[in-house]
Amino acid sequence: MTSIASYTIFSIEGDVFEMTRQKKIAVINDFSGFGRCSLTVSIPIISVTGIQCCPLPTAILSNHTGYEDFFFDDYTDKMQLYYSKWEKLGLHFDGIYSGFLGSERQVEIVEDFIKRFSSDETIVIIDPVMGDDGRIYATLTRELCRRLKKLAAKADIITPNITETCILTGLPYTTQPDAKFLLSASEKLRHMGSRNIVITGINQGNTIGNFIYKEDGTYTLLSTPVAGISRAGTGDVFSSVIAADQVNGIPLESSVKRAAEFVAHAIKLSDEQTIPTQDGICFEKILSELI
Ligand code: PXL
Repeated sequence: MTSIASYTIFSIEGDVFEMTRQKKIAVINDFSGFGRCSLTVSIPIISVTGIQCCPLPTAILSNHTGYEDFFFDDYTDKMQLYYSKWEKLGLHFDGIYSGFLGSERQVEIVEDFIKRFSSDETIVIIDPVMGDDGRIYATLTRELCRRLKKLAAKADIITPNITETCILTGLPYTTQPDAKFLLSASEKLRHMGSRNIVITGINQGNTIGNFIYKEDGTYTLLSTPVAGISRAGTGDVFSSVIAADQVNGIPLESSVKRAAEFVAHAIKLSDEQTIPTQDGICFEKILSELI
């Protein structure tokens, strides 16, 4: 479990040196300057695990859309110009992680990015951000939904919540999914192509469940006591931990447990400090728990 990959180079004299190369994850998501979500959580979380986080912004916002007002600058037309320079630098990534995508064009760009910057060893983590609490986000058209399904099918790991699981599989939304629902949904998602599935944020009364279904057909439901009220950006924190841990070679079950406990601890701290829920979770002081 390390974020340093070893590789061998040859000097011009023919001597062989063992060198180390720091692992890198490209994160494709928006940059929201306030509200602790998307890139502003992925950058510190991935960095603290020893991996270099390389952001590819989809949009720049003053603050996330959960606030009444925000500045929004779409970055779609600039994304390919931006990563063409990465291509010139010969970059390749150990992990590629994408979050909220606002248009069909952005899905196409992520697909193109994966083709250009991955190898057989690259782990692709797709968080199919489409909705929450049984409601579909307003930006999600029928065609965008179809494209996101196709993208999720190409992932090594997907991290949908229950709402997103229902959108992806066509199963009817339920607030308290049982084991039969989780298994049948996961089998559908696996059949569609996603290799490993983590269904997140399952409401179980006093606990929150995360259901892991792996490519070998084994599955586990991990439960964590409810730590406090639900807050913005927790999905991004959770998926960032999973992305970093998978690139660091941590088993999926241990990683989901780490992510859930980290989120729960940060929610507790945020409630204690009476941080407004839209400001997200204050994880800064406990980042070292992820080292
Ligand atoms: O995943 C949370 C998130 C990310 N990015 C933007 C958002 C939100 C939640 O509202 O508005 C722009």
